[in-house]
Amino acid sequence: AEMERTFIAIKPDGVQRGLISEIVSRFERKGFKLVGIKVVVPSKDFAQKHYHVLMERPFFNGLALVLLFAMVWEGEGVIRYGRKLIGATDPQKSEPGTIRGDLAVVVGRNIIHGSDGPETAKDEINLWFKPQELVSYTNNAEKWIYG
Ligand code: DAT
Ligand code: MG
Repeated sequence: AEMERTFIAIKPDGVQRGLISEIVSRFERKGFKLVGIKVVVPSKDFAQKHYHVLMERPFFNGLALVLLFAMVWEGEGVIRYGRKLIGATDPQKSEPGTIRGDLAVVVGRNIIHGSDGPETAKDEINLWFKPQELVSYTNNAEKWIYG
């Protein structure tokens, strides 16, 4: 299997609404592997690094990542498929069955972040996690997930 890793974070609205276990379980049940996890209360400067590409957008100052449940998930196709599990940026347009489609209503409170490609995945994992915070282990279900 061609394993890759992606950065997934439950944003303050998702944490405050008690949706951590609901969201973790969707990635877990799919068959992806959790290789890093922590709760972070970042400084404003640090949090703004995460969304630096959106600096010029009018809503940039409203992106308050004051509390994050940060995770790294590993698996075949996890970057692209993670985005599918999450759903469209605007929950009004997210399909039912997706995390945002099922659990959020407006774009400013869309509860979860996921890396949008291999490059951003690498950058975001390096921004939020130190190498020693990521683990390697054998999941005994792997042969039943991948064959
Ligand atoms: P995504 O989170 O789906 O990758 P993005 O990277 O374009 O979307 O934007 C990052 C976050 O910024 C998004 O999750 C919510 C917020 N955002 C995006 N577009 C917005 C808009 N038009 N109005 C308000 N917030 C917006
Ligand atoms: Mg994005």
